[in-house]
Amino acid sequence: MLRKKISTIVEIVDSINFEHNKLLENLENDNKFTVFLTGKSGSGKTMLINAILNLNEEFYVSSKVSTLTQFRVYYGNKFEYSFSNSSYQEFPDDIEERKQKLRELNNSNKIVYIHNSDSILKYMDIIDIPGFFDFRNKNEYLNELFIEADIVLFFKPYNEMITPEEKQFLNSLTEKNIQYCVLFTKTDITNRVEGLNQKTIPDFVKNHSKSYGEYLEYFLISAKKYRETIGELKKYLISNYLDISNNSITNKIERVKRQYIDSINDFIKTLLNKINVEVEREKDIFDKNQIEIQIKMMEQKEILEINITDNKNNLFKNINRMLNSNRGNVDELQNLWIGFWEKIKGYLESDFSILNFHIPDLPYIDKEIFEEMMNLEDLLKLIDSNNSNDEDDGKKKKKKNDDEDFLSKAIEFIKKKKISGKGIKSVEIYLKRASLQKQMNEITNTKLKIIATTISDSTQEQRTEFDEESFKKIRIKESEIPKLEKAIVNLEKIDAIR
Ligand SMILES: Nc1nc2c(ncn2[C@@H]2O[C@H](COP(=O)(O)OP(=O)(O)O)[C@@H](O)[C@H]2O)c(=O)[nH]1
Ligand SMILES: [Mg+2]
Repeated sequence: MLRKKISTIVEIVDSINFEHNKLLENLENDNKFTVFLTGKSGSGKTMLINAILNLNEEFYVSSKVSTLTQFRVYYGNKFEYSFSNSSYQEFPDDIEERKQKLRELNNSNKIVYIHNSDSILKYMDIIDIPGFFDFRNKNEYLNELFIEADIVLFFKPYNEMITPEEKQFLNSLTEKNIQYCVLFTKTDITNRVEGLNQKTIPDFVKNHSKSYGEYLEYFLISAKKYRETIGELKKYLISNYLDISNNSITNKIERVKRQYIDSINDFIKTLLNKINVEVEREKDIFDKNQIEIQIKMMEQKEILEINITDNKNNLFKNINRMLNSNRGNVDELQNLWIGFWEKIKGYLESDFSILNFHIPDLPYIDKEIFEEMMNLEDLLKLIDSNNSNDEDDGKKKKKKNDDEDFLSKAIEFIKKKKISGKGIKSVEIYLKRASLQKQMNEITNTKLKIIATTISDSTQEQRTEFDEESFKKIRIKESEIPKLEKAIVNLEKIDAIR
């Protein structure tokens, strides 16, 4: 069941291409129960190894020397050592030579791997880090311990007071959910002055034990004199090792899960920051484009207005000229009209294509209206002949009047008071033409107004806000984030695996 949880974590971690961290590697590869010996120099750790392995103070025991050497004691058929956990060298047969060798190894400041055939090593590896509290690079050791330890044995000569540093160390074990036992050592030492003897020691230790935090168990140990105390400790470790081991793995799984959830969350944060930067950049680009479009639209609009005015003036000038000079016909008039609108349509299509707006239909003027205008031609001739009384004046005027509208002509006619029968008819004609022209003018103006508003509206529509939220959502969707979030959910679900 614990194996399944571990392999599920591995699967999840692999699925998001995260590296296996040391704790996960330890969970994957290490099936052995690991005991870490900790405590100040001289607290009796090495002495305990000697006692546990039934050796006669062969491991170098000293109250003075503390080194950086780390002893890793594993099970093996022979009593041998190595600096690399391979190519082991057998210890000499002679006990004094062995002691000498172990003393050398103790001063090597390296990691020394030891094989020994004592049966307790079939259950557990033992790691002794001398001088743990004496050296500065504690963190390195501490990290190693946090990763590997299934149980920590904390050594303290029973008659010494716990130090703040030691308290802090034990608290950090509890924080990491690492189980530990306290070994009160050297219980063979008595002190008559302080009233410490074999009878009073257990109560004395019991009183002090409260300051050692949340240990599993404490033991009174005398590695030197009372070997049965070592027997009890061994018995405890062997008979409880399965429970302790399962607890430890469960805790490690919990820790490694937390580590990955934390690092995935950190990674998500980084990705989100990147996306936010992208959003800002996109927003800038969008705003810039908006401004450019606005400017371009404004320019186009101005050009269009000028074009429209020019063309409109031309249109009416031509119509007037045609009517005044009695040239042209209905088709020609209609062509002028359609030509004008086709031109406007052309401008709209080419200059405002970005706006993508609907170009309104061309205004249609019934041919009859043009016919009506043209049918008045004959009557116009009459007016003109009527006018030819003042021939000199008339020629000049005729040219000038080409562009004038018919309403002003009618008014002028009335002013001249030539209102005979023909005269009245002429006024009527002028008024009629003026009204037809007015109609055309009105149609033109209304339609142009519609076009102008449509352009303004479309330009307005274009000026939308950059939709940060949906842009962000899309980018998040396209990124690794959903996969990572799912990994977190899956990691949290591992608890439910039974
Ligand atoms: N009286 C007594 N002395 C001990 C006992 N265990 C260790 N010592 C002495 O304490 C000193 C330090 O022991 P050692 O095992 O080297 O401590 P370490 O530095 O924690 O490994 C040595 O002089 C040992 O002889 C014990 O059970 N009783
Ligand atoms: Mg030692």
